[in-house]
Amino acid sequence: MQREVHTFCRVCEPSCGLVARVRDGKVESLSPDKAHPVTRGFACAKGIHSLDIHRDPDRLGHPLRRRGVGDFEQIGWDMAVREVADRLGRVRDQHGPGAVGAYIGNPTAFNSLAGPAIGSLLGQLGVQRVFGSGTQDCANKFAGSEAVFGSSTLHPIPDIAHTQHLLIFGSNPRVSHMSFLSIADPMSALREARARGARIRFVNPRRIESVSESVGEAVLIRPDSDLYLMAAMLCELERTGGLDLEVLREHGRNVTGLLDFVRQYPPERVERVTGIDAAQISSMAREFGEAESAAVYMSTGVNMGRQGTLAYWLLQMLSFATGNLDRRGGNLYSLGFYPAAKAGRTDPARHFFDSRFGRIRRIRGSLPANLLPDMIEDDQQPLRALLVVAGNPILSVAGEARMRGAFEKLDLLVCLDLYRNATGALADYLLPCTDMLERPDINLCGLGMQHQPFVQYTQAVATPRDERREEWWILARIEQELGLRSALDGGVPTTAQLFGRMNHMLAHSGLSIESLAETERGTVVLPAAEPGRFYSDWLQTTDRKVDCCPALFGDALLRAHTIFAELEAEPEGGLKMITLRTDRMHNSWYQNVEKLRRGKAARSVLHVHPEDAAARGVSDGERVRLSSPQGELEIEVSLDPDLRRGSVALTHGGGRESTSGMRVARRYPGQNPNSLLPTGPGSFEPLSNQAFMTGVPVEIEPAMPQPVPQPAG
Ligand SMILES: Nc1nc2c(c(=O)[nH]1)N[C@H]1C(S)=C(S)[C@@H](COP(=O)(O)OP(=O)(O)OC[C@H]3O[C@@H](n4cnc5c(=O)[nH]c(N)nc54)[C@H](O)[C@@H]3O)O[C@H]1N2
Ligand SMILES: Nc1nc2c(c(=O)[nH]1)N[C@H]1C(S)=C(S)[C@@H](COP(=O)(O)OP(=O)(O)OC[C@H]3O[C@@H](n4cnc5c(=O)[nH]c(N)nc54)[C@H](O)[C@@H]3O)O[C@H]1N2
Ligand code: SF4
Ligand SMILES: [Mo]
Repeated sequence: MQREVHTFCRVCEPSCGLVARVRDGKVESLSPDKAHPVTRGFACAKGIHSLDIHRDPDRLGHPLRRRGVGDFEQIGWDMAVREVADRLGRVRDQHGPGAVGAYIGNPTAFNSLAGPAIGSLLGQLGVQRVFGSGTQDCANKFAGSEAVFGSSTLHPIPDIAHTQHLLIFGSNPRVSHMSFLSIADPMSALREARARGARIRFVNPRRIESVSESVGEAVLIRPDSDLYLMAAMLCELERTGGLDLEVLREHGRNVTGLLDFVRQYPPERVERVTGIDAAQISSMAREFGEAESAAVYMSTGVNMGRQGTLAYWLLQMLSFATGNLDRRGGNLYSLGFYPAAKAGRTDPARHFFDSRFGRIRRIRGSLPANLLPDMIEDDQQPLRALLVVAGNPILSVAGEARMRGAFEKLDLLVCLDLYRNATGALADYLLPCTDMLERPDINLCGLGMQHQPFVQYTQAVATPRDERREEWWILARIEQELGLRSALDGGVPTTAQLFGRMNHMLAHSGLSIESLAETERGTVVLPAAEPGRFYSDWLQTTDRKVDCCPALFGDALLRAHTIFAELEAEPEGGLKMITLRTDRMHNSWYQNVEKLRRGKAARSVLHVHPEDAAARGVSDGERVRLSSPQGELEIEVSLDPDLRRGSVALTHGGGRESTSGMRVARRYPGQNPNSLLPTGPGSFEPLSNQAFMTGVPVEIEPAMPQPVPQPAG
């Protein structure tokens, strides 16, 4: 008999409700959950096509052991975990725990049992060198909120439902559905705000798909210059009396430091570097300050620039210094079922240390992924064994060639994944994991950042195919073989035991996994964010003041002046490569879904402004050589008048010609922008480890050499 099971998507942050129709443990169809009290029937192509991922014949079904280059043999689970444990143990015993590392990919953020299981194994092994996708997308936000609010997990979200004015930097909600702001169908919420009279601006080097008359306008900025626009807006607000001095006095510290910094960047001075008229900057500042309520938001387009932490600081200052932080329609902390803001409380100065690669830090436990190849190739204490869980560092991190070269030197590479991806192609062991339809979960990822908070528990919807296993089980089996404590010690754990940590958190709201499971769709809607408790309850600095100019920023502020001088000195006419997501991809892993590879999505193209193309004698559809000091590739040009002149855009996740484990992806290999990005020391923001991935200088020229003109006669 077919039955309907309510579940939710675990591909990105909104956690959209889905309904699966299941017969005999097999999912027959998957559709948006129209009656979901929060996500109300919204789901994107990726959510719906997760069924294709579930059924994909290229999925890993059995543990595999490498026999030779590109050659794997199937082995049983017992043998796989024993051999992995033996070899991990041997590396650790011979070379110390410093020789073992891990890379934790983005999908673990949407897999509530995986994180604690990874922590358990790495902790018991004494692994210190941990890397992950966070230093490619959001590490600057952790660093920024730590320094300003005293907690890496305190991120006041824009109150879209009530705001009169919203500034969105470096995000394309229509395509990506936002990050550090969990909201299903953000476009409807933005449209409603606009219809109510709110003014919405997208600061972006591209007139993105989110821009329209019914939503908001584009402010076309030069890449990697947002910090100076924010500074100029604050400078102008101060000049025109737009700052809320009472709030600054009552709740701020180091206000003078902030003012000293922003006064150096009046609108007239940043005009050329940002590419935005001084008059427009002044009116943006004035309108922001005069709005009844105004909210701010920024995402990866700014995070991935060179100064993401400082930009996140000034973003918060725009909100705080105008009295919009903790105001209806401004930015609010959204509690949800558990006060995550408290859990992230930390003193950032503690996390910096001296290393062979200069003074570096850990950010929420992670080192810069841009140093992973350096640490593998380090002659003094090389990393020799690496565990990769749900990640694809070969394609998703900067410097593909360097990363490949380093990975080939590892003594042991173990990948836990759905696929044999580009990284898995180099693995010694591939351990097949369950997908989101095959495991129970709760939507932990958006905690503290949900526009309308809700918590949902889902049971596993389908029986795992083949021999796929959950990450916690695989890691626990490896722990057992290593003689360590494991979740399997007392036999197979009950749901309550497995979700013990979550139950502890849920108890804060009088909930539990069991009580959620008894509700109609495992879902409880929680109160929406309210103003009034930010300064008294959520702010985590020791003196309960917002740090308006953290001492930790000293060097970064000097660097900001140097970078400004560099940007000012740049000749006109150069090109910078920016990031570009499409609704047909999700980083590197939805590339194996045939239905999403049709038409334009079948190949990589480089978006170039028509005037930049004309200046180089390049036309639409032509192949060009795209190069940076780090590398080069050949690619087809697509003229895109929506770009700001001087920016070119290329979608990441490509470069799959040798990913033999993913046949569809290999047929549509695409190009990898990361092969052109800087890697190693100096390629990431020192304050946060965030890699420099957008606004990177590049050049293009026609790929075919122009025919040499023949002398007449
Ligand atoms: N369809 C789809 N959805 C996704 C993903 C996906 O791959 N595909 N990935 C998911 C993940 S992991 C994440 S982290 C989120 C990210 O979500 P978002 O951060 O919203 O990501 P993007 O849509 O890439 O938006 C970044 C924007 O920044 C702009 N930009 C580039 N450089 C600059 C700059 O220097 N300054 C400014 N102001 N803007 C700049 C780009 O033009 C782009 O429009 O999306 C998630 N959702
Ligand atoms: N140039 C450029 N590079 C970028 C970006 C950009 O905008 N421009 N964006 C960056 C961003 S935002 C991010 S988050 C990183 C992502 O970086 P990564 O996390 O390293 O890479 P992904 O491509 O997301 O690969 C995720 C892998 O996890 C696997 N997977 C999916 N679900 C599960 C699961 O439930 N269990 C297990 N075990 N495996 C699973 C997938 O098959 C896939 O192989 O890439 C970054 N790279
Ligand atoms: S927006 Fe994100 S959570 Fe919602 S269906 Fe799409 S991928 Fe899933
Ligand atoms: Mo991301």
